[in-house]
Amino acid sequence: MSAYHLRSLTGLVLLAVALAAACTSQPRSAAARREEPWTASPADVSHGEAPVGTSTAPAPVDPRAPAPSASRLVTIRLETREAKLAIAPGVLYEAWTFDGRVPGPVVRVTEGDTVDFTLVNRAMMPHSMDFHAAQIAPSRAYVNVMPGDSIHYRWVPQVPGVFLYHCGTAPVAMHIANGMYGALIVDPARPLPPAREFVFVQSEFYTKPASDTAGAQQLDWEKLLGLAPDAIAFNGIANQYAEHPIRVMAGETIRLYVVDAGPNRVSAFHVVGAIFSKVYVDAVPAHAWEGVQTVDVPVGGGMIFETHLVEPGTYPFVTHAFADATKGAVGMFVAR
Ligand SMILES: [Cu+2]
Repeated sequence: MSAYHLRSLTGLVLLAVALAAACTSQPRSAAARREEPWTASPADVSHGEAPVGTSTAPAPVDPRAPAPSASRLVTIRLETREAKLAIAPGVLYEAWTFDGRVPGPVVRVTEGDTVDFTLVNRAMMPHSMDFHAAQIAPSRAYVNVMPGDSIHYRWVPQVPGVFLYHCGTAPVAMHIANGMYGALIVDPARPLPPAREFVFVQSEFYTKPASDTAGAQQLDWEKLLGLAPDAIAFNGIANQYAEHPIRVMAGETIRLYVVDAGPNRVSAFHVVGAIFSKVYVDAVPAHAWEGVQTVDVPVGGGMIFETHLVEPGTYPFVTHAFADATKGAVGMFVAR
């Protein structure tokens, strides 16, 4: 090829690149914008993926871990019922719940405690309870409870960590996607050192307009089977801890109990600007990993993360699967 032809070809390539850039930078029409899914708009904090709020009001779901159990006999009574709940600002969802909340309440016990558990079904269909922290015959304990009925049994948590609990009624993906899950912390008999403690349950929502409630959303089963969630949340509401940043002190030890309820997406959990000094993997305190940047929390699994934020500033926490962060699995720590 001659030098002339090479110059001409180069010119054509540059022209094509310039035209492509001009086309992609065209402003979108208002109609096109309306048809876009309700994912987050860009943030002005790098890696934030959602606008950072200045609200000092607490987030809708308090992320602070409850206090350790004070009794060796811990009574847990949960009710299953339907509830219409916000899963993102301005987006209501017809949820199936434990105690009217998504996630259900955080339960905290200590290794060796006796858990006295009652499940009461106030909903319209069978539900059940599967405690990942228990070692028990599912055929006895995780059976379907009919509407208006209840089940009662006792069990002893013997492995410390943070665990998922969820409804195990088939199809399980439907019951989890509709909101029937929560976190259960089993403290080791010898407590971990003091820290600022938070609980994050990551989960997905697959939505379509509800057939019987104007303005609300309900489960889209085809989107669930196609692994195409509309929103991904920490503690049931997309972006809530970006809008309501979590305030901590620079230098203090922060302990994060992270559970992935799914039903489908692994959480590649990461705090931007920090390294985990300890990670208790699903989660045995005797076997902590040290100096880790990102850890996959599997669907149906839990991990305990410890870190500290070295200086005042804003530190996003995300699943590093960034499509999922863009759909709402992002929050902010503000250290002062
Ligand atoms: Cu259920």
